[in-house]
Amino acid sequence: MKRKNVYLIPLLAALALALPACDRSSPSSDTPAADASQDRIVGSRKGDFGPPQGEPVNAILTSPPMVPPATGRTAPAKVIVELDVIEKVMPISEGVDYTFWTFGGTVPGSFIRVRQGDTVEFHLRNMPDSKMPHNIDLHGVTGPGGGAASSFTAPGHRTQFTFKALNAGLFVYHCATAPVGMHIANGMYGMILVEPPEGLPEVDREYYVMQGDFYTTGKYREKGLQPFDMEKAIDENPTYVLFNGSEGSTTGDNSLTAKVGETVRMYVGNGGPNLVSSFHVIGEIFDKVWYEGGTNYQENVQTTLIPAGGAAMMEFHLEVPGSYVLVDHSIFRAFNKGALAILKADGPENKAIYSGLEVDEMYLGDRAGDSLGAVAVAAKAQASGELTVEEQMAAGKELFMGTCSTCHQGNGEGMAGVFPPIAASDYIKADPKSLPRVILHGLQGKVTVNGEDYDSIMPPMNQLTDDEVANISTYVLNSWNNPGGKISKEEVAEIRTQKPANASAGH
Ligand code: HEC
Ligand SMILES: [Cu+2]
Repeated sequence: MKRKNVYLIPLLAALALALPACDRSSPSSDTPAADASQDRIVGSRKGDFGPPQGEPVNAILTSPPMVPPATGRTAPAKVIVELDVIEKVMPISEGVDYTFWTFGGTVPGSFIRVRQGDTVEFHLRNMPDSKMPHNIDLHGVTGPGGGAASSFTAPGHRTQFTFKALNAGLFVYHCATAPVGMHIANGMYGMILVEPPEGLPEVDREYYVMQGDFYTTGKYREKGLQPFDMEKAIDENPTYVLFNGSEGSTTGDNSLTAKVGETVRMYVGNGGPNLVSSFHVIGEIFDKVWYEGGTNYQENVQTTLIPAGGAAMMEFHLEVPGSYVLVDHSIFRAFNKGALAILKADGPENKAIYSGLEVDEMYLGDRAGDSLGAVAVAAKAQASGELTVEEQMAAGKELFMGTCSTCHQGNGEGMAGVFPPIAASDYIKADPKSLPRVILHGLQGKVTVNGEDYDSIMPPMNQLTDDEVANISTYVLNSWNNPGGKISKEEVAEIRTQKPANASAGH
């Protein structure tokens, strides 16, 4: 059958059912509707504009969060992409290292931008110091394996294959070498944008963000070099869920930036390997979302679903200044596994649109401070056994602001009748070891602090690591007229094993 208006098919089927006895000789391509219009042709059938024209072009690749400039081409070209596979140790969180396997040295890998109809000559090089063979499966390739079958590359080798980018869209690429899940979990994914022939509308800024889930043998934020945990990966129980490969990749000084009045387009992908993302920007509404990275857009969207191995493009216009927080709205991932990034918008307030209170403390937790650098310094010093009270306090302060200040306030004074003070607290003075105990096991039942009674519940915070609890305790002990002193991580480890009678089960 020749090209046919797609809407005609269900209509014909309905007619056939309604008139079973009538003449069923199907209308042929001489039906006027069959020739309707060229723009009904979509996808790969539309995307072949013939052989490449002009000199070959070298693709500009960018590291996240940057996006290469628009191709600006109006005819199909031959585009050469050179991508290197690099295995390297990088921080996954402050003071926590991980051996990532990367496309181009970053997680996610380099962003590739071509135009529909381009012929892409893909060169994959695996560095000589790699331990593993790798390959690449690009979801924008039409052909078995998406390139994987032609790109298996041993350490120190290079491979080459060519494909025509027949379909426009935003596509994930990833390594597909066995065990595939492990290669993806180690960071082997990125994105290729195939622009439609007319290009995409111009915007003020474009950013590249990709979510991924990570599995380490140690707990969340447990310091040191953390190996991959295959069992957690199979159980789909990630230790970290991250944007752009590390906690802090896109917060503090690394935040995305924009100005009030600008339109921002984000290319957001999900490498997985396991989780589906409920992608949301706190304080913004997506004016447009090209869901699933495809051709159509939805408007006025709060949260968009991005499957593992999928992507979406979204645009929003910035009306008021402040910090906009990118999260996976499966929200424990944001606040307890790291799935949080920030876009900072500068510019004049507009009180008619928003009254102007900052979101920082509420939503950023221990990311409200510009970095957790002090925590990392403390972790290193602790590892080498030379941690001073000052270093413990610096690290503890950042963590306190993120973990305790919501209730006990930034100055430790608490809230009358609700949260007891931990500034000049006679409860702490009577027993400084009560600090790590209360942090780890929580507290419930009646307590009297500085002459006032409280009968409430503090939830246990045993997700904190031993050195985090030691540092918070030491910070509190040496602040606000508390008695001073030092709590070590060994003491914390000991206290962790002893559950007191007034422990709480949380809320
Ligand atoms: C969700 C609110 C909340 C958070 C967060 C919280 N606390 Fe508490 N905290 C309480 C409440 C409520 C009590 C009193 C419990 C009771 O009435 O039995 C309390 C009691 C205490 C006490 C004993 C009484 C006193 O005032 O000296 C200490 C010490 C303490 N908290 C320290 C901390 C530290 C350190 C952190 C951060 C790791 C923290 N808390 C986080 C709510 C909280
Ligand atoms: Cu690989």
